[in-house]
Amino acid sequence: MVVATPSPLIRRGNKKKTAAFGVPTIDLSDDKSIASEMIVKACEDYGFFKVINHGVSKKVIARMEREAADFFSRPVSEKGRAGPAAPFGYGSKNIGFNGDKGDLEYILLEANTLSLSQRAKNFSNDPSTFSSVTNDYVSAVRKLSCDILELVAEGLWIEDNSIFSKLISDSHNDSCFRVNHYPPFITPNNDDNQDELNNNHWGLSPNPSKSRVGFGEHTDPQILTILRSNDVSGLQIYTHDGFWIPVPPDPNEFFVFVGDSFQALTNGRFTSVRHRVVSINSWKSRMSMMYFAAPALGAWISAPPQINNITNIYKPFKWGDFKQIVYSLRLADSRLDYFKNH
Ligand code: GA4
Repeated sequence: MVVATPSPLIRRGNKKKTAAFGVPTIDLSDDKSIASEMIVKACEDYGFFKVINHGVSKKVIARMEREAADFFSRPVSEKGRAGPAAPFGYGSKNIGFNGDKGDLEYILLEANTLSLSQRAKNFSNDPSTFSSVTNDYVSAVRKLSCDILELVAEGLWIEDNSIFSKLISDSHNDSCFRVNHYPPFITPNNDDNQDELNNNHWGLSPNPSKSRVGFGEHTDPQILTILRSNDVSGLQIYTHDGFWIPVPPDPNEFFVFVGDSFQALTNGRFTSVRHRVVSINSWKSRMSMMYFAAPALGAWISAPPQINNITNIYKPFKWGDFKQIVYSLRLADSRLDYFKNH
């Protein structure tokens, strides 16, 4: 296992405390038995890890980044035509339908081929390129998700190693794809380059606070999330022992998050990781792309008997029913509580 550079830890309430932490890093070119064991441990300890030697081509990533950056660089009025994100399309500042806000703009798409090609015309003057680039990226990260889910099954000693991956490779899977774009954030102590500030296309003025919430704390409702960002920091994860940990960006690699549905599928053995994006002093915007791997709306989420189920923490639920609850609540809410057995 490779352990990345230690990051400072921040306790809830913002009292700073420093300790060594390395993001668990799994080398997918390692022996399968080693990788699967390490993935299971990372899912248990943090619900979060990084994968290297993941097999996704740099070209596929770079082309996706370019398409998204091109879209975000367009005038606001043009981007607005691809919105609102209700739930799919272009969104700005508003997250979900219940009043959550964030300092970002984003694209949210259904991640299946048919709907992607239908929507592409709103996102590019060259819809067929946008569509094929997005499809290539989504196919690559879907394959990566399946590889990881198969390793998890092996690490849990489940004989059918496709037990989780088949949920998301189902042709009716309800996965989605999101690109978030966080504007640059400049604190007063960092405003020596006034020209750059004035020319900023976001029209920002120096911000009196030291940081700003780009995307508020939450867990992802799906099974697994695969994130790739540019080299601008901001992502933080929340640990079981109450620390917010900044995650150093790594544009060549992917970060993996356990979602609520994976927590239920493993009867609480894995826990979905709470995370947020906080912008701190950067002239450059952060751009992240997330693939949220979800099953079909009618698929049942319940821990298989192969997981040690002496008591079932959660009632079985259909992904579609869970999703309805998710959208009726606020970003930071713990939705799995609604499905707990007493
Ligand atoms: C968080 C994970 C994904 O980005 C997302 C988000 C969704 C949205 O932005 O529309 C939600 C949020 C996410 C969870 C709670 C609800 C729904 C916003 C919101 C307040 C696309 C998803 O599936 O759930």
